[in-house]
Amino acid sequence: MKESKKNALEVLSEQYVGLFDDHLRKLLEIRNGIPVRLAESMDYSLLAGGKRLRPALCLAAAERCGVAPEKALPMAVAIEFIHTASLIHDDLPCMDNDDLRRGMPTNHKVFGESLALIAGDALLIWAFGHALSHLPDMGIPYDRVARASALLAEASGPMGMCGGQTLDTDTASRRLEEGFVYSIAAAKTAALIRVSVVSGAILGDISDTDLRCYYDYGTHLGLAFQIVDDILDVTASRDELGKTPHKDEAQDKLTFVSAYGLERAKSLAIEESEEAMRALEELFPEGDLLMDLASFLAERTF
Ligand code: GRG
Repeated sequence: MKESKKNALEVLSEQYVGLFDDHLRKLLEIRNGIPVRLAESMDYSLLAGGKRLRPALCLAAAERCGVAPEKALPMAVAIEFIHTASLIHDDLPCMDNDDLRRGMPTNHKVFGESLALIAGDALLIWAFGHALSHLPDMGIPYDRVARASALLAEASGPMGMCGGQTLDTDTASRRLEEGFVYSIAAAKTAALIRVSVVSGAILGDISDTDLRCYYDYGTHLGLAFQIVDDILDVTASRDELGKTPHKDEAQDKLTFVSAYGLERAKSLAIEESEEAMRALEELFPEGDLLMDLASFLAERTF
């Protein structure tokens, strides 16, 4: 029987996610000094089966900039720790109040709100400790480690994810102006996706001009990703999503679908993915998996 052609996300996963997951599992086996229940709570969400898009992007960008993926693993781990922390916090009753994530009960449903909050906090701090202490062990020069880590902090903090979550969840911060939904998505989602790409690239020897290409790619990929996330909330099933569908409307969220309608949102996702591909054209005139990925993610169904 003829094997069907793999999509770009499957190819990316094949190249990087196995490596990442093996490394993560070994890392989580060392639990020196971590209280058992805190380790269990962190492990539960980390190993719940996410797509690993962000760490894979980091490893792929690093490899394209001359750094073996194995050497960039501590950066990829830091990024997945922060992403997972943000999901644990996002699901809490005081935020989105969700009971399903990655196809499993949310962290606070299993471990309670207090431990879920601490597990998120712990992952955030551990992320930076891990990158700062282990990237130099891999032979990455300190100045690159510091630059990549500073950018990761920027993408996660008040100008990045925390700021985006404020615009998304604090109704008093909501503004009626055209394009406000882009401000939410840029900070809440695109900042971390962009820094996943940019931090990987920075670990290598890269010019500012080339870095700009990765920066623009990450921004547009991140926007496309959030637009599709909003679309899937209204079109996909609980099984496909691994989380509760139709939450955005129930919570009166400002999304690309509520702002522009479903059909327009679909075209906006394609426009952003085309911008992402264009950003890499000069670096990869013959094309590249990262460009195929942008095209695939704009039309993903999970
Ligand atoms: C703890 C840094 C930190 C921030 C606190 C809670 C919060 C502020 C921010 C949450 C931001 C958030 C949930 C953005 C949504 C991004 C998004 C589309 C997540 C889904 O990503 P996938 O589909 O998930 O890649 P998997 O499970 O596959 O990893």
